[in-house]
Amino acid sequence: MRRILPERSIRALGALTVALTLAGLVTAAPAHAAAGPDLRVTATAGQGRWLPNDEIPLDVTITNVGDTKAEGVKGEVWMFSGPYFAVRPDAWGDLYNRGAGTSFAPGESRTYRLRGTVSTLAQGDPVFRVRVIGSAEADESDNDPEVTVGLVPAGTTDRVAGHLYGDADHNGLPSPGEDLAGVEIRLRSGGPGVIERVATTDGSGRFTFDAVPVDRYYSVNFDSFPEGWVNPGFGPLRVDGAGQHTALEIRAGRPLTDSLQASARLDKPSYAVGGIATGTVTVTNISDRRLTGLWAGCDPAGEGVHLEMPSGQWGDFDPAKQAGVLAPGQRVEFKVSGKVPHKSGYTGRAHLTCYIASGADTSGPLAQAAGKVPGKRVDERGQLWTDKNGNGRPDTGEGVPNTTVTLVTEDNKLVSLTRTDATGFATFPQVGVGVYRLRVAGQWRTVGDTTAYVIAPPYRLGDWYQQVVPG
Ligand SMILES: [Ca+2]
Ligand SMILES: [Ca+2]
Ligand SMILES: [Ca+2]
Repeated sequence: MRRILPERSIRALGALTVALTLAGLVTAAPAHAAAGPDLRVTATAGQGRWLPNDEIPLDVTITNVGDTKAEGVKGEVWMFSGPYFAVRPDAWGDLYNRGAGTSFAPGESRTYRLRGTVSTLAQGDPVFRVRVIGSAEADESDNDPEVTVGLVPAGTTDRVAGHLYGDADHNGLPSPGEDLAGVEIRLRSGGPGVIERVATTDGSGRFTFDAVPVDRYYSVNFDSFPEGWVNPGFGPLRVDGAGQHTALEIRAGRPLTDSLQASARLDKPSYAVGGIATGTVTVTNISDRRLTGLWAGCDPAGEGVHLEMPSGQWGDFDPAKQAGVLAPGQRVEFKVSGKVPHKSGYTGRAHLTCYIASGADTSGPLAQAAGKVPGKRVDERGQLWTDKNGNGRPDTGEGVPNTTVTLVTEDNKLVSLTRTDATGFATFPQVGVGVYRLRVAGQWRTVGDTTAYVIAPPYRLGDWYQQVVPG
């Protein structure tokens, strides 16, 4: 990338040298205005404890001290030593060296905030020149200032330490008796070359990680969090050798289910697809403190079988507001309506499912209710099997033949009855979609969950398999 000075510039430089020599100022910085466009460039890297992948700011100020407009002005970075200082191409803006370049009128000055990154600390500090130049530059001597970016020295380590407490009295501070002992804390760096450290809190809830290698991103996870507390989900932490994480206070709270109860019911036992269902959701503060920031989040799983509820039915408990308040012992009731979704016609069920949360704390109770959506009928086929070889799954020859199987409602009313064939398979013909239970007659006893979800195609999951053991 060597450039040859145009003849006009050499002449200009020669005249300048003569002028300065006459004035006795040959070693001083020239404060002149050369004939033609003459950009003067300064560059300053931001100070900081820079780590690999940090976006390091680099301010480049460009002033046209010449008497002519500078055109086709572009910038680039020339490396001298250390790791490559990568400037994102789009950070250059109109200075991008594969674009058309920009222009500066005489006297015009602009500052560009570039951002660069390095990928390693192992090669010392990056040293480079930022070169900004246009066509017909009168004096190139002040167009490429040298910059050194100060990185955190390779091999730097840091201490990460703190205290973990369970805020039983809800005052947001560690109080006597709130130390959480024996909790495993896992620090994990970003990649590449992931560093992982594990520590356990001592009898007073304290933990220490010594000599942690610097990294801009350590996740903090608690593996063996004690029963009854909400995992606090702390971090991530930047560890850069400044010792800023040596007195962490990590608060764990009780789950909201300790303080709130919620329930839901629907106005009818069954609905048609597209019909409107109205639910009543009741939320009660069963604690002895005022609860704030409350809200209700419905259809949490997005499975398409939950009532489609227009927003604006929850007042202060609206998810967009999160401003619900309940005094100790206070109960609030919401009437909410929603449309029975299309998919409910295939599953036989419409659900109202809402969790109650407080701000970012989603450990509250679920309010759930379901209504029937009768309609489609399907042949419901499956197999009764017994695990002869003990491998936990049905194999050839493990079907239970010639046995009566019944399908009953959740309140135990007979819906359908069938008999298994020689391979243990049986079909309940033309059963209405919905949720049922399987029962087995005779000398067999069912194992595990006997719930049968009768779902119409295309959502049908496949045949049912019911394990039994000799009763
Ligand atoms: Ca210049
Ligand atoms: Ca406390
Ligand atoms: Ca088996």
